[in-house]
Order: sequence, then C-alpha cells, then structure tokens
Amino acid sequence: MERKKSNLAVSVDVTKSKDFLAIIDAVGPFVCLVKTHVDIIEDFDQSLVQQLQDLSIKHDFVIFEDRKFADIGNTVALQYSSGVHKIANWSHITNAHPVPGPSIISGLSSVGLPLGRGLLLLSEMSTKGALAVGSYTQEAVRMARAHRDFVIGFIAQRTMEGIGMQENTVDKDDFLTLTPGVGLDAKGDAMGQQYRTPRQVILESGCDVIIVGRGIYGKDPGLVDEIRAQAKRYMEAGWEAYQDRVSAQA
Ligand code: 5BU
Repeated sequence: MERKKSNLAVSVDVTKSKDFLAIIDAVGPFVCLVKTHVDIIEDFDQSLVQQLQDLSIKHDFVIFEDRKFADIGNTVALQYSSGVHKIANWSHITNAHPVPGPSIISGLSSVGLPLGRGLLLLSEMSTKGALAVGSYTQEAVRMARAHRDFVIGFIAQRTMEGIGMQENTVDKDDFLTLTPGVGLDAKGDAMGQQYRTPRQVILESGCDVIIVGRGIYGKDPGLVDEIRAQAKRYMEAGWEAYQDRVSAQA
C-alpha cells in the first residue's frame, strides 16, 4: 500500500475470463489488491490462474479470493485446497464467516499457513439488515485475536480496533480492515447493497482499504479507458482520506 500509495482494492465480478483479465490489467497500476469471485467465471481453467498471478507480479498487487467459507473445519480445508479452483494455491488471502466458531480458522490454517497465506474474518457486512452486528461482531474479533498467526484482519464497515476488549486494556490490535460497499456516485443497488464514500469509510470509520466493484467497471467491462480513469479517481480519493486520517491522528 505504501509502495504504491494506494489503499484501493478492486472487486472484479465479471463472468468471462477475457473481461476479467482486461479489467485487472487496466486497474493494476492503481490497486494494492484485486478481489475475485472465481466461481462466477464461466470459462475458468488453470491458465487463468497463471495469468492472474502474472498480473499480480506485473502490477505489484495482492490477490484476495472472496470465498466466504462458512462450514466445518474439515470441509473448508477441502474447499480451500481442492476442487476445480484450488484457491490456496494462488490466492494470497481469503476470508471466512466466523459463524461455525474457531474451528473454521483451524481448518483453513491447516492448508493456508504452510503456504504463507492469510485470512480475513467477516465481522460485519455492507448489506441492509445484515445480522453480523453486536455480540456476533465482538466474538469475531475475539476469534481473530486468538489466531493472530493466520488471521490478518477483517471485512467490516469500521475499524475493529478495541472492539470487545475490556476497558483500560493497553493491548493494541494490528489488524487490517477491508471495506466493501464503497461508491462515489450511487447510494446502493436494487439488491440490498449500501454504498458509502471513501472519505466516510477511511477517515470517519477508520478502515484501511476500500473495496470497489461496479463503481469502477460498472458501466461496461469493455470500456478500458473509462475503467482506468475510475480506478485512478477512487485511488486518489482513498489515499487522500487516509492521509487526512493519519495527519488528524498525529
Ligand atoms: P460492488 O460492485 O462494489 O457493490 O461489489 C462489492 C463486492 O464486495 C462484491 O464482490 C461483494 O461480494 C463484496 N462484498 C460486499 O459487497 N459486502 C460485504 O459485506 C461483503 C462482501 Br463481506
């Protein structure tokens, strides 16, 4: 993030490999991370993974497969390592719902730790009526604190720093907060998504990374110049908000 002066992650939710790769190559210079939903790609094959890894090296970004694991340890270990997608082989980070309890972390870390991977826990969601609130969110943060060897942060709507900690604790968390539901032009979509601006997310809510999907490629996945321009716009908005937060804290 510091090297590229970017706290922008782009979520590339398209169904054709050609569009997927073209968008990533266009946004690559502006992002610290590319988020994928590899199971929506209709013409997936192993060569796509190789091309994605090549782009990650070319543009210096981290790959995050947004798999949202949510099952027992044994099953998630298999889903993470095996099947068609073999996510652990190529995705630097992935994420999981804390709903099954700590065993989901043990299951995933049995596969991911030896490969040097990291995990994000979903402690909140961006959608209207989300159930990940209150004590659920607190317990998610406690689960993360108990597994710092593998859990590197959260998908959440605000910083999780200090959440669920006893008062007067001097301990500091050092977790990342990555935040979806970010848009500069729309307030939401027709299916419950809610958008806030990079400023609200980074400056007011203390998050670290903005995750933007349709705000960047939404008009037409073929309009590469427009996509590049939007990525630059979001990168600048995200980084400015971050710098303002840091200087306000100094
Ligand atoms: P959008 O096009 O910027 O709305 O895409 C947002 C992406 O982030 C999409 O891939 C979702 O699956 C993902 N997401 C989200 O929108 N909200 C959440 O709370 C979580 C993930 Br967790």
